[in-house]
Amino acid sequence: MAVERTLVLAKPDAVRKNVVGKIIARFEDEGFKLVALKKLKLTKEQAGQFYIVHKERPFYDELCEFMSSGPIVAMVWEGENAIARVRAIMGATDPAKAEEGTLRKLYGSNVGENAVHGSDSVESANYEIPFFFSGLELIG
Ligand code: DAT
Ligand code: MG
Repeated sequence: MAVERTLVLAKPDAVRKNVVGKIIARFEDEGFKLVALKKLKLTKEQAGQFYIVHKERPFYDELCEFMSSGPIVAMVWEGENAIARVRAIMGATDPAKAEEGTLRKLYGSNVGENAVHGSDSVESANYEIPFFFSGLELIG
C-alpha cells in the first residue's frame, strides 16, 4: 500500500443540494488529508475533456451537459490507498445500487446525477489532478 492522492468532485447536483460540507466532512472523518480545494464551473467543452475516456459512450453528451450545468467543487484528498478507499466511500455509479451509507446512496439521485466523482486509478488521478490544480495549489 502507498500514500496516494485522488481527485474528488462534488458534482453540480451535490452543490445544488447543499451537501458539499457533508462530503468534505466524510473524507475528513475517514482520516484523509485535504490537499487542494476549489469551486468552479466547467464549460461543456471542459467537461468533455475531463471525461474524454468516455467519448464513445452513449451517455457522453448527457454527462457533459450535466457536469457543466452548474458549479462543482474540486478537491484532492491524500491518504493510504486513497484511490480505492475513496471509491468505496462513494459507492456504486448508480445510487440505486450503492451500499447504505455511501455518498452516492446518501446524496445521489440517479446514475447520471450521482453527487461525486473519484479517480479510479493512479493513471486517472495523474490526469485528473493536474486538470484542476497546479503544483503550487497542492499543499500536502
Ligand atoms: P464512475 O463515476 O463510477 O467512475 P463511470 O466512469 O463509468 O462511473 O462513468 C462516469 C460518469 O458517467 C458517471 O459517474 C455518471 C455517468 N454515467 C455512467 N453510466 C451512465 C449511464 N448508464 N447513464 C447516464 N450516465 C452515466
Ligand atoms: Mg469512472
